[in-house]
Amino acid sequence: MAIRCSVIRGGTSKGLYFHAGDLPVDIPTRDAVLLAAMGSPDTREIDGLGGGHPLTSKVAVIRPSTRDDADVDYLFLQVWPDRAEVSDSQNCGNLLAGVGPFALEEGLISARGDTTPVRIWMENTQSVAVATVQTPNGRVRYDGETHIDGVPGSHAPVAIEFVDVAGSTCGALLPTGHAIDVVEGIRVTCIDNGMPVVCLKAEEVGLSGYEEPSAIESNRDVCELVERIRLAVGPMMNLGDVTSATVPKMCLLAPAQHGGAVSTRTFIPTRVHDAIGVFGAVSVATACLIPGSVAYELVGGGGADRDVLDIEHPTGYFSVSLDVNVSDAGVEVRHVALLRTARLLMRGDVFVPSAVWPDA
Ligand code: NQM
Repeated sequence: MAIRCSVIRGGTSKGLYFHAGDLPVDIPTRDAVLLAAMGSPDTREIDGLGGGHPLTSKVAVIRPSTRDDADVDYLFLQVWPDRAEVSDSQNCGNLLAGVGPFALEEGLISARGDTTPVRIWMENTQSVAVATVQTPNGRVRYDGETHIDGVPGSHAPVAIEFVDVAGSTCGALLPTGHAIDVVEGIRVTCIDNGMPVVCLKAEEVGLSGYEEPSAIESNRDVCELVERIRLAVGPMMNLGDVTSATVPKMCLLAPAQHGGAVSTRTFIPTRVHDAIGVFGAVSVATACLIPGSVAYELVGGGGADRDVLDIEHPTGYFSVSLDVNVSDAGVEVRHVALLRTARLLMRGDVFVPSAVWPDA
């Protein structure tokens, strides 16, 4: 059977964008449809549209919002390439960049001028983002001069602001109540500013932190240690048993090499990211500003003077604009902003075997 969808690159990820009304309401059936559409489980996803990597096996489900403070609702679903699972345990700030263009292209909202601010209710984290899309002459513009590291060329910017994402998954910015915890003998900072992330120093697990992602993935001892820490911190971060969850992300930190705030290598959570996720970067940038955190130690406290923190990653920088107030009363995140780009790649129907959705 044929299901209408668009393929959009959002930031440094790529995914299938569906209207919620075009998918099964029953969640096991919806997940079976999405697995079939992607071609999962199969590490190559050869019999579907997935790219065989978590960053290219993603789904956005969009509907008009019934909320007063949003235009559309966005549900992010991670389709695991190599196992028959679909997870809603995290948000995705990269696919978020394609939500405004999709909503405009599909007539869910109308352009309002040269730029159109789209208010997006992010269902996974129950919070609002405002994405400003270029819409000269009432049409979405994709070409432009903005380059983001991890994507070739330059494109029209999608400016994104977050209203209130601190603690949106774990209940608190510092879910364990501390800037540092010790797990498996390693000092970690557990933080959630839109994404549950565990920051740790690469040198404490025997790495420089500047290795290529493939070299880290092939280091069994490091991968096993990082996974043991992840499983141990899950309950401490109010996430419970995270064996099958895509969070928390595990971020190995090292001193910046190219003038940024800090260098990163991020497990998402089994593969190592070629860059860094959006909310992942926001959470790491926030950790850089919190005295006592492992990130603050590496930045040398100098992050507090910066309005924009450049988070170094394997293919460049991710720049996060942050306004964070740290006082005796705690840490208050006042404002988060960043730039992404997005591009509509294809619009059409994806075909899945009829047996997968017998009631359609
Ligand atoms: O952190 C990868 C990505 C992501 C998620 C991941 C993301 C985010 O690069 O907001 O964007 O960490 O799973 O798309």
